[in-house]
Amino acid sequence: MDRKMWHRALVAALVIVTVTGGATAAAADEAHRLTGADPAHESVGGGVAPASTVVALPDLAIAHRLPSGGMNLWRMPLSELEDGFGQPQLVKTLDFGGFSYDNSRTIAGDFGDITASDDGTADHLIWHRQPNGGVLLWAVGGGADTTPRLWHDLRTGGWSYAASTPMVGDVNGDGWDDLVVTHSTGNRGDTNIWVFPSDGTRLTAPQHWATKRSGDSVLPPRFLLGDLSRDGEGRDDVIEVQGDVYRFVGGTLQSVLQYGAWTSGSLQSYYTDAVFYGPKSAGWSFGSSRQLTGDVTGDGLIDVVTVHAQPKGGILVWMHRGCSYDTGTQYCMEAPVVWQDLRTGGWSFAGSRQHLADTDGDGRQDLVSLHSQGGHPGILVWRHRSTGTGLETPEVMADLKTGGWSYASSREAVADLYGTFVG
Ligand SMILES: [Ca+2]
Ligand SMILES: [Ca+2]
Ligand SMILES: [Ca+2]
Ligand SMILES: [Ca+2]
Repeated sequence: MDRKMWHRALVAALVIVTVTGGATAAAADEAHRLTGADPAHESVGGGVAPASTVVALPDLAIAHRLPSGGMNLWRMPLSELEDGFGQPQLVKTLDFGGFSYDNSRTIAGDFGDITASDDGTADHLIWHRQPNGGVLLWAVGGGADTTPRLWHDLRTGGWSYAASTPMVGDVNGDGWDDLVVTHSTGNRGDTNIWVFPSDGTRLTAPQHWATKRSGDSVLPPRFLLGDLSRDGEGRDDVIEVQGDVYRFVGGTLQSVLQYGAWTSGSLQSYYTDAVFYGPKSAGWSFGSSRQLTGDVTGDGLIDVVTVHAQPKGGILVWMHRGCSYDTGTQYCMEAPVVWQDLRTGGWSFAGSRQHLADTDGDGRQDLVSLHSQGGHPGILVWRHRSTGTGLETPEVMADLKTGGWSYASSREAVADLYGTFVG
C-alpha cells in the first residue's frame, strides 16, 4: 500500500473509532507503538498489520544544554492518541565522555530496531564535532537501552563538522529513516550529498549520491527532505531553497526566493526545474522565511509550508500544496496560499521554531510551534491543527515556562513514528 492509500485508510479508520468509541480519547488506551516496521516498510517487506489499524505517533526529540556543557535528551509524545501527550520524558543524560551540546547537532527518527528493547519511540542521532574537525556519529535508540552507540568514525576521509549538515528522511523508500548529509566540497560552493542508509538495525556506510553545483545562488542554500515528486513514490527527495537568485518572472528579471528538487532513490540524482519563484518585490525573502515539508492536507502528497516573518512583526504561514496532475515537470506544487495570519498576538519569527507532526491522528500533519517567552527562559509549545484547508487557532500543548527549560539552550526535531490500534 502506498503512502497515499495508507493515509486514506487511516482517515477511514479514525471515523470508525470516533463513531463506535465516542471520541478519540477512547483510543488513547489502545494506541501501541510499532517496532520493526512502519507502514511504508511493510508495503515493501510484505505487509503484516492491517493498514486500518496504523496511526502516526510522532515524538518531539529535544536536546537540552546542561550547565556542564553536556546535554539531556528528551522525548515528548506529540499525538493526543498516546499516553504522555505533551509531557517531556527524560531519555538520557549525556554528561560524560566529552558529549557537548555546543559541539554537536542532534536529530531524530526511526532508524531501526537499534537494541533488543527498542520500543519504537524516537531514535536520537548525535553528529558530534571532533578535536581535529572531523565527526563521530552516535545513536541512542528508543526504549530501555539508552547506551550511546558509536556508528561511524568520520575523523578521517575528508569529513568536516563545520562543512556538513545532517538531515533525516527515507530516501530509498523502505520505511526506515536514513541519514542524509550535505557537505560543502570547498570548490566554489559545490555541495556533496551523502546518504547513510538504514539496514533496519543501524545506519550503514555513507554513499555519495550526488554533487550539487553551486549555480548562481548568492547565499548558501537550505536543504530539506520530502517526497515532492508527482507520483508520491515514497522516496524522499532533496529540496533546495535558494535566496537572491535572479529569474525571469512575468518577463522581468527579478531577485527571487526559489525552491527546486532533486530526485532520490538512485545514485544518479539530478536537479530539476524550480517549483516556486517568490519575487523579492512581492515580499518573499530567503532570510525571513523557513520551510517545512509534510502532508498537511492529508491527501498523501507532500506539501511545503513556509513560515514567513512580516515587516511589522508577526508571522504568516503559507501553504504550497503538493499536486499530482501533469505540469510537464517531475515535480508539482500549487501556488502558495495563506493558511494562518499570526501578525498579531505576540508571535515572533526570530523567537520561534516550527515543525510538522500529526497531533490528533487524523492523517493531516499539524503545525507545532515552540515559542520563546520574552525575558523569561522557558518555552510554550503550541499546536495549530490542520483542517485540510487551513490551520485552527493555536492551542498550548505543553507549558515549559518553568522546570529549568530554556528556549535558547535547547533544540528539537520531530521523529515520524507509528503505532497501531488494538481492539
Ligand atoms: Ca528505533
Ligand atoms: Ca530508508
Ligand atoms: Ca498534501
Ligand atoms: Ca492532524
